[in-house]
Amino acid sequence: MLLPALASPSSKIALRFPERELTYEQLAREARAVAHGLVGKRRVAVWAHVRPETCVVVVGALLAGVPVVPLNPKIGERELAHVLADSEPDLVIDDELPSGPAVDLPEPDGEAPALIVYTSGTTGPPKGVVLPRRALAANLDALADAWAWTGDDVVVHGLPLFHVHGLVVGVIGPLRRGGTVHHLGSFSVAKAAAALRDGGTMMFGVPTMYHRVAAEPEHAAAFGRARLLVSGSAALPASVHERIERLTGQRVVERYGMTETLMNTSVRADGDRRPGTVGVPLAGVELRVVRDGAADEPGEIEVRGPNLFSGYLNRPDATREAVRDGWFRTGDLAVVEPDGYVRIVGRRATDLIKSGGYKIGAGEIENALLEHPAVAEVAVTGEPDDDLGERVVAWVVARGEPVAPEVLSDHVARLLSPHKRPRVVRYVDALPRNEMGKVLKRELR
Ligand code: MCA
Ligand code: AMP
Repeated sequence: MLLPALASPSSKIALRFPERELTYEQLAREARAVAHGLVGKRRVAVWAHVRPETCVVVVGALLAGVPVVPLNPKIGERELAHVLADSEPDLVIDDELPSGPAVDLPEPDGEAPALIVYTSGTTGPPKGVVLPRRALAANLDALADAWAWTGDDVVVHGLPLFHVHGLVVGVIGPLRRGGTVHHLGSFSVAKAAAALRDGGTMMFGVPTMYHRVAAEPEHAAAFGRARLLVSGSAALPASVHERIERLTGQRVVERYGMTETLMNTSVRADGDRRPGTVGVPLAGVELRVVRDGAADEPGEIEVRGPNLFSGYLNRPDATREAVRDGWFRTGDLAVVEPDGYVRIVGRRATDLIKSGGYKIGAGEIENALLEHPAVAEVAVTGEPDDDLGERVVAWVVARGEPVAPEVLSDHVARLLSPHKRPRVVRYVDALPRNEMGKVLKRELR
């Protein structure tokens, strides 16, 4: 059973949002009503606003065994059209929650799809990652083992609910344990500190959030009280790790995951929290580093285990490309230290950008920008950013008079998503290209 705490629900708080909290009894009642309204649907989408209703719908869909596509509430028009055309939901749920006459809700098979989460690639529009129930259950239990995570834990976070980090690890995770989610509504250091003072035991965040924690020392004591501060979705700079330790007396626990694989490795709660490492493979996860070169050089991480997705929706070609003999090729480059700790050192594709913990494909932004009448040519790169890890930079050859940078970044926000907008626009007379006409992005950086 994926969510045992809902089978015999208690009066304990399951979900705590700024506007409302729900006990397990309330959540079970409301989610069952949704489930009854969803029985028989092939697939649904939900506008994943940060509010308890999003969790009620997701839990209802899990009870009904109906796969759900969480939609970024700020998604742009082009990306939304793609996601809807690709996933073909029977229903898009927003303010009005479905309901229906009570029926039995048998537990679906472990291979049944639970969620379809869209993730960017180097080129083309995002792909739908089909996550079966088995992956959710196995991975959340492996995390519980690594973090000594129980129903007594209160997980504090301010993450979006349309990605794996906030939704799977941050909501379904605590619910599987019978514990509590304390969602901040949106992230701020002050709100996170207040929640930790008010009973929070763990915080989940992306490195940008920890960078901001380190910049507001007046709240340090609250973070020092947490049982675990967990960081993931991008590399936590060693400088931030060390600063947080100095300020709070706590060392951040890093874990490494991916939409397609859920979590692969983590530093264990009782393990050595070494800066710059993502710990050891989780229970049940096999990890190998495949090198082209010498044994001491970094290689590509491949993983295998019950945590893996079932495939990309409507993209058997992409699935075959990514999974060979059950091993998923992550594209992340790493070395493994003698004691098994994994150290991620880079990424195979230069056209993938991680900004604020969001994965962004250079190709999709280039395509969007090329549709703007003031853009003749464009190349998109990621460049180091203290706060966001990387920031999206657009190198533009103007057609006619150059337009203000905001015009182009708003254009991308409107078509794709605000988090994909270029933070910097640099006008150039020409893009460096090789004899084949391919842009030499390394020369731009
Ligand atoms: C800004 N905004 C706009 C525009 N510019 N809206 C429309 N048009 C524009 N031109 C809005 C934004 O939508 C946002 O609204 C607000 O203004 C601030 O902009 P933003 O740049 O997004 O804020 P930020 O301060 O840069 O955000 C930092 C952040 C955020 C809070 C750390 O990047 C974040 O939430 N990151 C989490 C990403 C994540 O969960 N990744 C997990 C992927 P509003 O504030 O209302 O949104 S899963 C994964 O990677 C794997 C599985 C793993 O290992 O976890
Ligand atoms: P996504 O496609 O949004 O699921 O992002 C997955 C990618 O995030 C991985 O392939 C890694 O490149 C990156 N990532 C996640 N966690 C970490 C981490 N702790 N350290 C470094 N990179 C990470």
